[in-house]
Amino acid sequence: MATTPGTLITVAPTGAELSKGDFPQLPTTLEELVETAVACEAAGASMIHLHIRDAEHRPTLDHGHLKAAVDALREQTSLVVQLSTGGSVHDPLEQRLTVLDAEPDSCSLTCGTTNFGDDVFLNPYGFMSDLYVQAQEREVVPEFELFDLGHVAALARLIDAHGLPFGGKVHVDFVTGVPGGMPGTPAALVAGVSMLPAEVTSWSATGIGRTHLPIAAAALAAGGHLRVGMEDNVVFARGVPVQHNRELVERAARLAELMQRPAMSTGDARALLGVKD
Ligand code: KMH
Ligand code: ZN
Repeated sequence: MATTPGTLITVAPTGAELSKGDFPQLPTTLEELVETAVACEAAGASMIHLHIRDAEHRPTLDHGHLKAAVDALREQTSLVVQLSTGGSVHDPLEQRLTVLDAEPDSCSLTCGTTNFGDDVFLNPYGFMSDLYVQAQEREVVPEFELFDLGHVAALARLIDAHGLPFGGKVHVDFVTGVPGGMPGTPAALVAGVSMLPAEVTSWSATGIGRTHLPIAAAALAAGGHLRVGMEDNVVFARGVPVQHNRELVERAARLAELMQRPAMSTGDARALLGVKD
């Protein structure tokens, strides 16, 4: 894997799990998403991982909502725009495939089924395979989400079966600390990194909840990139809630700077990921 001087910081501002009622500061409207994206880009983010909400602030995969968000973010920022194909645990597989119709730069592609708290996040091999091929055909760059060590093996199987993704790069993101997935510990992260197939060109990591900060530090120390955001963590420090996603990006950028791998530009992120200019 080539070494990169800078750090890719991805912001995942919303997710599908938290409710606006419980977290009024969660960006759920198009206006809030655009404001968040602009602020996070200024703070050092170069990619945004998006889940979209409807007028009632509920997760939606409605094409109009997705397309409006992709278009608005392209217009107002130069961030790499990644749409979630994971959606919520309640979204049907067929509908999750239609996310590609909104023509994002990138899409998430989770490499296996995982227990997800009391729910199951379903990703059968046939679904992953269809999504992989459709992303290739539509020139969308997947980010492979690895919630567990078995997902690393499934990624290798996908690459063997279908060749490289569009753009020729393979970027993965370890999502650690989900109850039911790999723990958010440096040991688990390093185990995952050590298993990555040779085709992988870059990796990032995030930790859910209280594992957010230690996993960011571990990822930087191990040469990885960062994902932060309210999708993964809403507590900035003990007793201090996150008020705005920008705070998490700012802290990630400070950490990266301290580690002498400052936040990379959106142009460098596009080159790293193989995303179209
Ligand atoms: N909301 C989770 C069930 C993704 O975005 O691809 C799945 C998830 C992963 O967040
Ligand atoms: Zn997500």
